[in-house]
Amino acid sequence: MDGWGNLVKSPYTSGDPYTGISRMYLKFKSQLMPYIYTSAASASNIDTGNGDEGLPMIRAMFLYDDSDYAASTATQYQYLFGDSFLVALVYQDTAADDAGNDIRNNIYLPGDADQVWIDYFTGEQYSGGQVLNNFDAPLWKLPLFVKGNAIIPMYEPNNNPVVPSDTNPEGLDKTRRTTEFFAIAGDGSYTSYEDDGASIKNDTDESDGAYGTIDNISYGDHVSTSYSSHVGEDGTATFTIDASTGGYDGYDSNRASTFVVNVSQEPDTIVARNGDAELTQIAVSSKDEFDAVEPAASEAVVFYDEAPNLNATPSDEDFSNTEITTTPKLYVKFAMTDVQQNAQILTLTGFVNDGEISADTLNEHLDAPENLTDTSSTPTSISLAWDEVRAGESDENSESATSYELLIDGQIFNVGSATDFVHEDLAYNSTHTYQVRARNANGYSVWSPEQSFASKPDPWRNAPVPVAADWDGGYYSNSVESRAFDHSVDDNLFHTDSNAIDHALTLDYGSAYEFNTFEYYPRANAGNGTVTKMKIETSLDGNHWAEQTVEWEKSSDVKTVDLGTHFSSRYVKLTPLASVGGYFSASELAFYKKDGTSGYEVGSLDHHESVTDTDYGNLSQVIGKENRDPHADDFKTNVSNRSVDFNGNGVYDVYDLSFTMTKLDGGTQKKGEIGGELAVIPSSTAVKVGDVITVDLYADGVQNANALGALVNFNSSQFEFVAGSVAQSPHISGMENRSIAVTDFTDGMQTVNLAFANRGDKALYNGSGMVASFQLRAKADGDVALPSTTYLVGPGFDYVEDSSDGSVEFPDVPEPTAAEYAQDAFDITMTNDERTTDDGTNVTKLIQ
Ligand SMILES: [Ca+2]
Ligand SMILES: [Ca+2]
Repeated sequence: MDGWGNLVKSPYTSGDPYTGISRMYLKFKSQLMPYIYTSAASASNIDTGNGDEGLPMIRAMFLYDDSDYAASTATQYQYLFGDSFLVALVYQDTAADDAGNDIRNNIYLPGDADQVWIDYFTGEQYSGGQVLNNFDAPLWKLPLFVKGNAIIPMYEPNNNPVVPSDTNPEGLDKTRRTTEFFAIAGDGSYTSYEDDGASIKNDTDESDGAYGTIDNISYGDHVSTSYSSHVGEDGTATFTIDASTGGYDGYDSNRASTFVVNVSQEPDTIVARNGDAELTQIAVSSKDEFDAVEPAASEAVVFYDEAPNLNATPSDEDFSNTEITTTPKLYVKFAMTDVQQNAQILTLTGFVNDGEISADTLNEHLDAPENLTDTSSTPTSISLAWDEVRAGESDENSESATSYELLIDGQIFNVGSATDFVHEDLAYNSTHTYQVRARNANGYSVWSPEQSFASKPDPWRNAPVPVAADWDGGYYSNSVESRAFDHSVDDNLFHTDSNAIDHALTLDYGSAYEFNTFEYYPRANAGNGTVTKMKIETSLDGNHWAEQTVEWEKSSDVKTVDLGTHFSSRYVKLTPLASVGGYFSASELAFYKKDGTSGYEVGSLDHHESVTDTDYGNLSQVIGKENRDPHADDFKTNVSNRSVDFNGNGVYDVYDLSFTMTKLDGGTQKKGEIGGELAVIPSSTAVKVGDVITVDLYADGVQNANALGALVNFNSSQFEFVAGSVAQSPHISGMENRSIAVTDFTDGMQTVNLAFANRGDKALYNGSGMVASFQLRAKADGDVALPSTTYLVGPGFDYVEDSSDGSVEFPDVPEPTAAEYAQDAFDITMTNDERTTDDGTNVTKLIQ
């Protein structure tokens, strides 16, 4: 009943049958107040006489027994309510029908096999130390168990704790007490704690050193009442309420007492006494009559109910037709007496309260079930099935099973009559041992041979968690990004404010991953923030992004995007373009890598954790590759499938190369932002057949270059590349020359791929002037047209990229008359085959 929704949150809002069910439990709770109040007193560190001083009212299983199972999370959905009740609330939909009727699995009954637990609503008895499964839990039923031999003090049902009056007819009448006995065998006892229910008395104040210490809190005067039951071997049972002791303001010791004794059959004889006085018995023929008749002094009203119906819902509600029939109860209403003067004693002969628990012995006529198999498994569950055990199958004397038990990791699980079971809430990829045996009234079979089955691996093992996630908009409350990456699909959402559209959630996975699938887990109800259109951008270098836009139905279904088989990414941007309410919410955002792969360093050609000499050795497989025939297939195999064309231009160029080279030998330690320009400058603007021209790569004010180069194209109908003509300026002599000319492209446009890169931690290039050159020989007359793209790359992979359409344009180089661009200022030197030395005028001569 949380605060959201359109309906008033009250027990009667949804009408029949919910009203009746709620009423039944509220009445029951009002009846239980003497028990609940006593538990509260124990929890308040009062010695109530029940041996549970200081224990909370709601008790975890390990407070009852010291088994490993009791201490495990397998028992987290149940609790002991005080000393005598076990509550195994229905906390999930296991196999519910449309009306909400379900079963409850995994109810651990604490204690050993001698500890009997009684289903409060059916009277069925179970041995402790087992885990109940397939436990019937119709909508109305809270799985509730009472400990064998428990004694529960109660009042009559009431609507409030105020004494009844003409204006408050449904108030609490403390003079009418009911005590229910769940005696099985041997002894039971209980002591109730009663006070005015309204005041706490504290005799100390802060001047007292004992103030506030646990043994110095006084809850004032109170009344204690002790109850006991004793079942003798001869079937004689005695139920006693001792004379009460103590007192408090307003206490009235005159009480009418009703004993309720759970039995399996009608006792032979009944004797009721107030003190020494035996009461005359008044027999009635129905529970209604029993409730209506008040015993006179020295009388007791007696009713044996063969099949009590615990449902007292008024007959005008449909829920009244649901009979909640339990095992027989004997009701004895004693004449009112002064309970501080008189003990009240009920003695029965022929007492039986036998739950027909299956004999706890080996039944040699019952075969162990066969073919215990693991029919399916998930990361958190293992489904089991086995063959039914039927009479006459192995021999003519063999018997049928009525129920089955599994021994799972040493713990007995009762599964009822089912021949299958789902073992749930398991750790990922965990192995468990299983055996099964049959049971019937005569005992149990031997266990089947032990087998081991395992749950499936972690379903999130292929979904790495980003090392950084940054939402560039506002949040809803504290619903931060990390909630979408905690590998938990729940209501703990990443949730933005309502201005999420066109804002980006940027993720850095720290390494590159071979992702193949993206999954978006919307919130459970597809409400605010459920994205219906999303832009997904991915990048390996953080500079160049590929994008796709996906559209989805508005639903809570998981949305899956297939990323293909050769897809790698380190960075991701998720931008909602349309969503419910303009918010962005996610239970989980998962990029899944290919199973068996790991994160790798961008630049490792073979996708290793870090760039190595092996990658260096493989550079010859990729440098110069282009996505054009006749090399398109080669490019796909060696570049695309390796995801190393970081700038996505269809060429493995110096920019791509720098990611590998820079990270060798421990990587560069250099810092600095890239600056300046590179230009491609041919020595002539027009050629005649046979001319050889020199093409210079010219630096202009370059700063912090860790790698540089260019793609220079020429038409093979006009030029041919002069083999071996690539020259490297001494100014970049620390860089490795990985330049290559590829001259067999079928479209006629050939490439000189100039590539100079520092290997590892080398000096950066700063300066202006010619840094490299090559030569072309003219095959035809004409203007020189050399389309080109130049690259300058910094140590942090920031870069300058300039493209030219091929018409010769000289760069904005320094004019010789401009003092600020004089040679001294720039330290410009240019040399080539024609001009092997530089007196500082080469630039001027070239650009005239
Ligand atoms: Ca989550
Ligand atoms: Ca490229």
